[in-house]
Amino acid sequence: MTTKRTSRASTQSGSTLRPHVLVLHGPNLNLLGNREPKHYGIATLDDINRMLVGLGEAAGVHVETFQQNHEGALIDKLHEAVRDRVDFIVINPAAYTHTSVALRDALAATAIPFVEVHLSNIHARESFRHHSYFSDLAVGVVSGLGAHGYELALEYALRYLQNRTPHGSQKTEKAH
Ligand code: CA2
Repeated sequence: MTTKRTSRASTQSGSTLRPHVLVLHGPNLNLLGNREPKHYGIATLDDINRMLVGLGEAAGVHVETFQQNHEGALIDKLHEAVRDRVDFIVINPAAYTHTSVALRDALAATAIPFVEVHLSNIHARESFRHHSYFSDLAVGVVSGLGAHGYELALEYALRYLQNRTPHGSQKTEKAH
């Protein structure tokens, strides 16, 4: 038997009838604002999360944020995202971007649309950062715009959710 994910607007996490966006932050991003401002800016992770939750509240969307340094914990959170009926994911996989087939597989298995975000421009850095295990699965990628990149990704998610039909498809196709 095959099952199909359809559009849902309720979750088990206190956001009944509100769309649910999950923002996932990978390893070491808890250090933001304290070190390496040249690459990652001066905003702390709390600053970024507060800004995203506020944007979500203004739009009537439940924005949940989650940071973990452990690959397995991020994978478990993705499994829970299916159970929680998350509608859209914004993810900065951090160093796992370049290493983790396991996290890629977990994200693919959710079948939840996502935008990949990087604070720094990964293509202007060391060559080992140029490859991402996520970009070909993502709806889009934002890289190099600092904390503003998260805001843009969430704005896109909000628009995507607004343009959703009751069956979960998009009313208008995205530009290629
Ligand atoms: O630019 C990004 O957002 C990255 O995903 C950040 C990762 C890096 O491995 C990716 O290549 C690009 C690293 C996150 C580490 O964050 C720190 C923040 C402050 C101090 C030290 C590390």
